[in-house]
Amino acid sequence: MNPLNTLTRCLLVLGLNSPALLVAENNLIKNPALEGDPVPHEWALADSGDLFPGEIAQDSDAGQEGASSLRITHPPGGGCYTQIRQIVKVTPRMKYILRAKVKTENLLRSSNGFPALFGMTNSAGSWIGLERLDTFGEWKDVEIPCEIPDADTVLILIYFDVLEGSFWVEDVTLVPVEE
Ligand SMILES: [Ca+2]
Repeated sequence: MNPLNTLTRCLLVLGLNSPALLVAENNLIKNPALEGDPVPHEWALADSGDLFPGEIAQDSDAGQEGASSLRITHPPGGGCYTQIRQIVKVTPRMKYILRAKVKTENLLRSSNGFPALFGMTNSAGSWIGLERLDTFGEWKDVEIPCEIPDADTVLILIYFDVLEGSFWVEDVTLVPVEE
């Protein structure tokens, strides 16, 4: 259990709950802080096919106070493709919001490749919601509203397909929208 969830539960017991804390309690993502050694626990590194996965690290100096961030680096020379993902059970046809903090730097894109992407696909790999990222070294809060199609599992994807560059991710949440 991560410290935030422990704190949230304590505050709920004390009756100090607020909407923000309830959102954290509803998060469907396991290991949302992407802690690992260095690949985040509960997340999987997908097969890179004929290419190689990039360098994966826990970066404690990336500008997120008190936390290490997941960093993927594709070194100069090309030949890397990196996809880190988590399968999440969801309710078909329900609305969710997917959020993360992200940063990219020094991206050199291939002529036909996608850049850095964060989002959600169905189990067949079709995008349900995504954001293309090119933040020039600044952290950005990404918020992606999604309506789940007729599927009960989705893949949360951290997708990096550039010739070189770095991609940081922290604090991934997927919460249902209460209507
Ligand atoms: Ca982290």
